[in-house]
Amino acid sequence: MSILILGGDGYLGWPTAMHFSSRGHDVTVVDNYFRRNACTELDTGMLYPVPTLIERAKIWHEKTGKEIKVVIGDLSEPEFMRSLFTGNFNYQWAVNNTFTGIPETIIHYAEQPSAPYSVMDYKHADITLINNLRVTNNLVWAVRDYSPETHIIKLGTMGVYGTPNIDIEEGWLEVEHKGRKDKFLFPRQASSLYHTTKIMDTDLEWFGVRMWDLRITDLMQGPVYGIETEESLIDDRLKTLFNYDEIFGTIVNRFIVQSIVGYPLTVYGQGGQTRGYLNIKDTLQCIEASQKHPAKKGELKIYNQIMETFTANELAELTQKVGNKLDFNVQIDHIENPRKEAEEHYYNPAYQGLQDIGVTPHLLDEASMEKMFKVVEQHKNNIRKDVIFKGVKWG
Ligand code: USQ
Repeated sequence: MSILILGGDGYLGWPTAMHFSSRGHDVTVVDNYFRRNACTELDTGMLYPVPTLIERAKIWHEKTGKEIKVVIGDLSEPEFMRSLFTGNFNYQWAVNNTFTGIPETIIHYAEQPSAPYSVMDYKHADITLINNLRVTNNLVWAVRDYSPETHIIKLGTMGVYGTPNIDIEEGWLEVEHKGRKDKFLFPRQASSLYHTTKIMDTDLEWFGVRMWDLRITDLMQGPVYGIETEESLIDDRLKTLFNYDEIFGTIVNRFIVQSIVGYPLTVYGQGGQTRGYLNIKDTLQCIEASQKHPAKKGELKIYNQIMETFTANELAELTQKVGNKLDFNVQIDHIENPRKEAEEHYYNPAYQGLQDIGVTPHLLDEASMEKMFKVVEQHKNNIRKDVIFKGVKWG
């Protein structure tokens, strides 16, 4: 299969590219280095330096003999997006420089993914809104115009649902009103501007599905943790980028880094915030299962992409237990919550759909966390305490 990955340089994009390439697919990655540039601009620090996308593709080729074609460009430019379908673009790196043709599957990660980034100030709010909506709109229109049979898999987020006081279904809700019934997108009420763009891009997709019979899968993912995937073990330089700062780092990755440098774990507020979590290895499984079970023409499939739920307190306690076992003296701190979010709430999301199509969860336990500690510890000297908490406020 020919697979195009938009946002192929990111935390999930690069591991996804290697995952499909190693399974024999013809993979092209596109990226504009947004994430790296934003990390430089905001001085976030990273756990270790990561080779450029071109260098990574070359290393992948040297080590496996397989090719991941690289295109560098800004997908919020409509003509650039459209060129990926007509062949009117240049590969920045490829063994075989001929256009692979219209992709059968497109995996869309090319969005600004950080909630704190999106609420920092107007400038960053605007970048998030313009990038995320334009890229999705450009994609939907390009597929409509050039390849309506292509299956789009877009990464969504569990955060679109917020924390409602009812059970969260997988994307859809059947509503009975005054004696009549219909099915609608589950009510959405996002907790950041970033999450709001994810609501809006689902709406753009849903429009494309209803108007033009597009085939789209939207994966409502929770916060991801982890570093290693099967393919990154081939060469250390193939490891995905790893943020532990407040803007781009997610909670589990952050807590492990904090434990290793003796920084008290930054539980926001009371710590009763519950979210659905998953290992990066399971992100790859979920994307692959979605690719193997594509949406039909005129169908928007939605899955909740999480494997288990935890409160922030439970994650802190687990991290402390594992950290102390490894002789780190882990302290837990409850700091004033910079976010506007419920700290105690009902949370009962459905998430069986992906397991029904073959995903086998890697659950978070002491053993899996201990492995992450060991990898992070190797890079201990790179950890900068000053980027762990800067206090970007929602209010
Ligand atoms: N939290 C803490 N302490 C920290 C960091 C986070 O208590 O040091 C809490 C937050 O208040 C929040 C929860 O942990 O309640 C998760 O926060 P996070 O920073 O790990 O993740 P979040 O900002 O929600 O965003 C991440 C990804 C985003 C994805 C989202 C899925 O960055 O791309 O969409 O997870 S979800 O959270 O389900 O919306």
